[in-house]
Amino acid sequence: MNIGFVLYPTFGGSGVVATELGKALAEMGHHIHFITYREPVRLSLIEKNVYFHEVNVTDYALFDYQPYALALSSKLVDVVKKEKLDLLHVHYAIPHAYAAYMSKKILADEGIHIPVVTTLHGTDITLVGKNPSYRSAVSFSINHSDEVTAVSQSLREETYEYFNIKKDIHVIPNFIDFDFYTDSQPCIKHRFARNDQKLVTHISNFRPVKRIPDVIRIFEQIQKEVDAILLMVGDGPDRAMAEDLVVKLGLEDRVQFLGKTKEIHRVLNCSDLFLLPSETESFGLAALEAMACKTPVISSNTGGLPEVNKHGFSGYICQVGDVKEMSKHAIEILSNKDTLAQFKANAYQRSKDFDQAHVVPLYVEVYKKALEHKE
Ligand code: GMT
Repeated sequence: MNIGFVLYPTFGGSGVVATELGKALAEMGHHIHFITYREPVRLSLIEKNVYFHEVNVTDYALFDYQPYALALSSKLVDVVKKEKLDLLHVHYAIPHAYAAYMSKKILADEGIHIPVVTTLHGTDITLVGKNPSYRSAVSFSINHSDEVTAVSQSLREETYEYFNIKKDIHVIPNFIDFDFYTDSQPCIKHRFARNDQKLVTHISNFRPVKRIPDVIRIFEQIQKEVDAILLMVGDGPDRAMAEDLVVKLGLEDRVQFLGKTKEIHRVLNCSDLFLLPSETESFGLAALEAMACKTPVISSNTGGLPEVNKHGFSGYICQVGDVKEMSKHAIEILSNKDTLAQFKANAYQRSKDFDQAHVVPLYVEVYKKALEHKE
């Protein structure tokens, strides 16, 4: 198939999942055309069957806000025609599903039919989509997609709850390419901690939804009982506040901020515990990535996290904001060598349920269904 992939090219989970899916399909022989405003972070254009089409938005003094959805719709029309695409797969509803619908209508005027598959990732529904400013357009573009998928059962249910959706939503979980996460390079733990210390990690975009202060407060409790270092990976609006909190709690020698990196597998492969106490999390790809690197997870019980992290097996799930309970379980895992080894093995075993070899074919099935739609 010749497929157009619309995505955010950033470090965010939806962009990572879309890029990995596109790469996997390209390896299977499909031709994947990535269409977005910048080369996606995880993409290498040297890989076979992979193409990139940049959306350019022209600035003009009149525009307080650049009309990205309009530029994207036009680009989709051009790429569908030039590359003879069979299908568009858009990741993240806002504004991608809307732009895809517009391009579909423009192409229909020229007698060209293009099916659209929309994948909902989370904040496009739970945070942004619910906003009254977007709700009607999000609802409309989901209902007018040929097929719709969501990354967890929880996200599927929330979509039905908040929007007037008449379509069936397929649940296809996020997945792991074990070739990427299995680290063949030398361990880099010495870069952050002594070998006899435990390495606790958090990775995110440092937005309020990630509850960054909870990460630091959980670690404050951990380090009272266990000799450990906290590694904060990523960047975003709450980073400065987090750095201030670390100083306020006197943890400067124990907490390091790494910033953004493409090499999260190298960090996770030398970690002992991953913290994800989010307010909402439709899936929690970062938790799954940690587990694929044999790192157990202490997470909140929000959204799709219970579908990923198994309580008492791959880690623990606790009520959102229950720092005390999360700290207790973290200390329990880290303070006994055998317990830690067992949780590490369990985390890896659980991640195997999300092997891309099982998950990617589910998308191909959805594409086949979308291709059956004739208008
Ligand atoms: O919150 C993030 O980490 C970024 C966000 C995004 O839109 O890229 O992630 C969402 O999609 C990921 C991939 O499907 C999910 O694993 C994350 O749980 C989801 N984030 C939220 O629901 C807050």
